[in-house]
Amino acid sequence: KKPGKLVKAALEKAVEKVSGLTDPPVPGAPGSEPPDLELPVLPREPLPPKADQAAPRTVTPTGVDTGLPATSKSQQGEYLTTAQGLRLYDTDHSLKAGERGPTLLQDHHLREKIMHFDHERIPERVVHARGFGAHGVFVGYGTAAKVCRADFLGRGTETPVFVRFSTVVGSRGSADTVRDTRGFATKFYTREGTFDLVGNNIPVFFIQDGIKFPDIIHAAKPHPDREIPQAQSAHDTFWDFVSTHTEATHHVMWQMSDRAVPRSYRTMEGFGVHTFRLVNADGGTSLAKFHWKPKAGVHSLLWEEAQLINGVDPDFHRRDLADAIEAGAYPQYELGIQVFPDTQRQTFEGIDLLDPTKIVPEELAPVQPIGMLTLNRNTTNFFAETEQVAFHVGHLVPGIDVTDDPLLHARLFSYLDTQLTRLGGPNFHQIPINRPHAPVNDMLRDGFHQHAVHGGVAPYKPNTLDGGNPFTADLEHGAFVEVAQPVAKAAKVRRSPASFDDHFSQPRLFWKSLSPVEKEHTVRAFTFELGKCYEQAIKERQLRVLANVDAELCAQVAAGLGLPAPAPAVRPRKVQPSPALSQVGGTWPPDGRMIGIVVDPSSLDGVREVREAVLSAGMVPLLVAPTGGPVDGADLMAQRTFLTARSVEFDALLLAASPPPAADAIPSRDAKAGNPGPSAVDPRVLLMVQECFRHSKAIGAWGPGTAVLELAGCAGAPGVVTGRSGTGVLGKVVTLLGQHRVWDRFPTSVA
Ligand code: HDE
Repeated sequence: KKPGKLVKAALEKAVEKVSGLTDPPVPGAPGSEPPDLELPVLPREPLPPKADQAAPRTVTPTGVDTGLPATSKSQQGEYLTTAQGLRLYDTDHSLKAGERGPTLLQDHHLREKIMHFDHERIPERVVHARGFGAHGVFVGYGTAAKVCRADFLGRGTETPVFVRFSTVVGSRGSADTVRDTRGFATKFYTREGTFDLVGNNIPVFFIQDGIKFPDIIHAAKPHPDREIPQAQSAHDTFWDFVSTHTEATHHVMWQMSDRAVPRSYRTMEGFGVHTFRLVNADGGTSLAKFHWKPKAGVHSLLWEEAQLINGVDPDFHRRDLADAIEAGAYPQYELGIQVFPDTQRQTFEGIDLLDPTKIVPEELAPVQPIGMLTLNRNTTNFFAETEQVAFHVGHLVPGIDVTDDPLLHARLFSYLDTQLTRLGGPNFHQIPINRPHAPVNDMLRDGFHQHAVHGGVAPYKPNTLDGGNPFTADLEHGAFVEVAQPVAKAAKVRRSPASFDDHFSQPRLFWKSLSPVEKEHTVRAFTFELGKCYEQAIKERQLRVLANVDAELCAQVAAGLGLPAPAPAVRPRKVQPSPALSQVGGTWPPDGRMIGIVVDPSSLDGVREVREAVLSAGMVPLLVAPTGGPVDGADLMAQRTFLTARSVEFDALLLAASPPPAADAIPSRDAKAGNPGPSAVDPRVLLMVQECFRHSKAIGAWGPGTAVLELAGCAGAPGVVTGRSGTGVLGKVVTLLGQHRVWDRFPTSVA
């Protein structure tokens, strides 16, 4: 079935007719037939339509479903067509006046193809432009019933979800592992309408009032004159703003901590940040904060690793999440709430619950688990789903209402507003990823990109022509009724309450809750970022801010910058550390961890068994060999070579071999003192071991692999284990992985 044959014959005939007019052959032009590219000639089987891409259900007053059938199919037909369904015989050449002549304006296919391509890009999100999404399911535990009537929290209720993780500052093509806050936005397609929990991985925010959002974002984005640096906070305008705007200090502390360089989206907490008002079946209200707790633990990269990854694999977090889901290692996060009585003051233990720069320590109000999220399906099309998904903090369901947090209120305006431009009109709720799974019966009509064919003649209320339909519901029939919260009798003012004024106690609480090694990382992050600033005055001002947080923190950063440490201007309050804020000290399952195994065809002792054992422990083995292909000449394949692997990809490294330098390796010397000759082992393997050692990762070796430890100068150090069998060594490495890193390998100068 070659649709081209007839057309070709007809064309040749036509060309013959006008042969006098065609171009003379060009001397020296290659006359040979193009190589056989083995292109498919038969159309493939149509793809099945996607279940979640059914047209929106639009119900007329008489109950007729006018929804269109699913239209979002790709490359399903037998023949290539134009957007109008016209079959095409050629899509590789534009229509020209002769082979070497000008292109003709009448070529509709060319113009349509280029026009559509010209408009493929849409404006990226003004913040959170770089993101990655996945589908999943949320299952309620039923434990929230006492405080919240939301149906999706009911015991065993399954709700489809879509989650989009993101960085905040960088543009859409920026790298994944930059130092930044991460977005953690979840769309719950509940039976009562869509609920969006649009959170971050840091529980506080830079500002207390949304009117300052453009200021902080302008300060954090690249400088307007040269548009550098991309996706960084280590520059003058960011530090200029936060050093003069001290309510940002708490967020800045988190941003300089390990939290801002997560190991994976799978190992990241999420927070709703604001306090919400929950309503139970009896109308009783409580205040609450939402938390996501990852089952895999809360783990971070080291700053040096993060920087290396930005070059080696800028899509590190995207790849990690998609690979895990594809491998069936579904990431899970437990949803929890901290619940507070809904008092008139809206405070808890002296903490103002309307201030988004404050947390409530978990030791004062425990996080109570209410459901489990499992991400179990990758997207089919990044643009259609991840790029076009539109979240909004105002998408609420009965049982969950907002409070008067002034940051939240600006957000309630912003999200619809930004999506109007970004998605090109007011009908973006009809884009498949944004369609509610609850029946929709609105009276919104027309506008750009209207997909629904609405029936009926009376999209207004009251009406008689459509029988008065649709009718409003009441509480009993699932209506969302705002909590009749009394509004203070007060004068209009542009001011914050005095309770918002303490900008240093909670940054101090955070600092005091970190382990010594986390403190050390935070000191280094401040020193790195301020060290990148050009303006001396900004560094000095930020040191004055840090002096109000903690004298030791300030002194260490000042020492790194080579500046004197100023005295505090505010007397620091005594704070009670919150152990829950530290990421160090817990024990976590090794699931989904990446294990590099250095092998060499000449010494494969125990490799097959270790690989199997890694897999059965739920981890991912990556064999790293001198070249690609089967390492044993049979079925044991290398996933990485010394050329393509870099240590930062692995959570732990195993050495089964001591491969000699390959011909393409750049010569280097062994770390072992007194060895002046070239390395006896491939220098890229040595680098891998030395980097894993620097980054406090578990390293294991057996057989000839133990020689590499000697040469790398790390034999016998904490977290470097050897043994007679590969599986025995793996067992010790898995135990070490439970703590994420070999923490006692870090030198710490902070108590
Ligand atoms: Fe957002 N934010 N935000 N934000 N935000 C957006 O909405 C905004 C804030 C958050 O994956 C925008 O559709 C204002 C806090 C996430 O699609 C925009 C203020 C928190 C995402 C917007 C805040 C967030 C956004 C840009 C201060 C954590 C990505 C594109 C009042 C609780 C959602 C868009 C996604 C995105 C406005 C502060 C989380 C411009 C005005 C606090 C996770 O509407």
